[in-house]
Amino acid sequence: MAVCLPALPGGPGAAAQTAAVAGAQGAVSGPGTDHAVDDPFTAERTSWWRQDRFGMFIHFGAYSQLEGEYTRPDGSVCRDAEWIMRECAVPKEEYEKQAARFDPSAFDAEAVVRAAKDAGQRYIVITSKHHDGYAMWPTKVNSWNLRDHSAFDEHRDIMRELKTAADKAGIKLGFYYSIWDWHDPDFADPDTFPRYKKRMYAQLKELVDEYDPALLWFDGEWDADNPVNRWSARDGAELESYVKSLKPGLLVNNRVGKRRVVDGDFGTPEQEIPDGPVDGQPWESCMTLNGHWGYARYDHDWKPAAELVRNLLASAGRSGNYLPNIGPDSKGRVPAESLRRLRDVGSWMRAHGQGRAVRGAGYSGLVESPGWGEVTRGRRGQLYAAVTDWPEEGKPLHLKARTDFEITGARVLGSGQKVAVSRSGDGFDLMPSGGPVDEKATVVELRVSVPRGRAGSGSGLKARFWDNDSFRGAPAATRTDASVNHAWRFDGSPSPSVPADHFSARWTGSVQPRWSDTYTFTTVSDDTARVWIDGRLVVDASDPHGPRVDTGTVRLRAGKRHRIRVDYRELSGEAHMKLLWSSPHQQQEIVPRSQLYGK
Ligand code: FHN
Repeated sequence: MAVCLPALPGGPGAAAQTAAVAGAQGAVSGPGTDHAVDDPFTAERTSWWRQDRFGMFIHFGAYSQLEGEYTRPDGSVCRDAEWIMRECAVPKEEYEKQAARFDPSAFDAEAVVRAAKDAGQRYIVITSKHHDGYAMWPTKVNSWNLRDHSAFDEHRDIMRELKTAADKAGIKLGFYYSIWDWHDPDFADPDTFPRYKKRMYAQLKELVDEYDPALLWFDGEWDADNPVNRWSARDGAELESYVKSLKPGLLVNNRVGKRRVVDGDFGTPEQEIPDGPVDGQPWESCMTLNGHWGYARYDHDWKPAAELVRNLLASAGRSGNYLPNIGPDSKGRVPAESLRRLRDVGSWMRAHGQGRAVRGAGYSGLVESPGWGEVTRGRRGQLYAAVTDWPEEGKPLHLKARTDFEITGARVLGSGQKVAVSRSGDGFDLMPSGGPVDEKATVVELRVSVPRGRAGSGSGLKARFWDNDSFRGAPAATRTDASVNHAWRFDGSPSPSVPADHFSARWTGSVQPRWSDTYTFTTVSDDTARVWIDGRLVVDASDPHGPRVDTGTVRLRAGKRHRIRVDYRELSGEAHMKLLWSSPHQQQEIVPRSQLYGK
């Protein structure tokens, strides 16, 4: 019997429509559950993170006591940093002895927060527990922690100190937490792993309850040995549901699961900046300032501030965040070389308002990324051309346009020099009349004229769901879906009347673009998906697959209602279906309700 479900205000088919019972830890599960609660590209919940663009990573733990070097009994020296226990095969008893000497008495939370703020970093992610399992807060779950197993003042709690200082400074605090645990005896054996998981859940509850973090940055999710790491995508789905049930506004990275596009709220490229906007998920690049995450006294291979500025601009210009790392030493002191570089980045951000090219800025869209620097698009629609390779006198800076628009004004931040703008070939030439303001990057602010976007008045697509995976017979459920944004994962489905496996879905109606442009439609799907626009197959992901991104392009006309049909099949296992779009005028987002119509 078809069940006609009312559309939820604003949200996709969500937990409120499920008859499912609450899961073991308060998380909802079962047929009718949909774990997608918003669009991380546009949600209020992720807004601060998307605006900030720039955070500070801190790797600090028992490994810091060794400062990157372990002298073996035979006198040989083995070097590593946060992996030193494993990579240098430090016997457990010896490592515990070293940890018992750990006394980061010089750790100064106020100074760390001030350094982040001065650098322009608006959030901090600190290791609460790395792979060695050592907790940097007074956990009650075990005694392998800074309170119970160190030489540190037992009345101090550096996570509390950091939280207090961060709150006072208006900086968000997040915790890194490693799933992989080299110290807990129950981790490696599948029979005892549930006991480890229970302790891990308890520790995460402590962190959320005691310190109210803005985000959890999981790590140690990959298949590994010594000890064997069996963390699965299903473990990740359960853990993500659990921690978000503790604090609904929490942000979680993709390493909560298996570092896939369907895991968590954002992707985590490491030691690299992706070549462009990442399809299907927001992202943040984390990076060492030298060659190590944890403190290594011998590593002086520090990245120059100019490289950090360029990485920051490159990240922002691809709608990503940048998270460079500091590693305090055994006493808790931050290396002067780290502080100096971060201070230089902050000076650049503050000078002449250059930080506007980063804070709140995102994918340029209107132009291709040039070879001479990075282009970002600011909050008010202006372009920021950050020039890292200033042209010879008389030579122009060329920008290749991706769509029709005008540049109506140009000025160099921090200089009164004139910048002539002219149409040239496939775009524009910018001809500055003077030299660069800053060798790291000189920012040319460009005022642009673009057609006004045409806001829609849609309420979503007609959605039909079958309790079989081939659209056979009458739909088991029919409703209006505000958007195609669904994470049914392993246990959920579009409706209580639809099983978690072997179901199919079809969305029909029309889509109304705000601008006339070539649009890229992106599906994030598991198992199959196809998208037709005006009867033409634009995305064909009809081969059964695991969580995957597929794209297709189509020219759309502003204000016109283009027919759309989306077919989806869930065979077995995980179930995900999201429909996103982007264009030169439109940053990537779930196609919003306002632009979707049921006919
Ligand atoms: O193994 C860790 C490593 O020690 C460090 O914490 C980085 C930071 O993202 N994450 C893992 C390697 O990907």
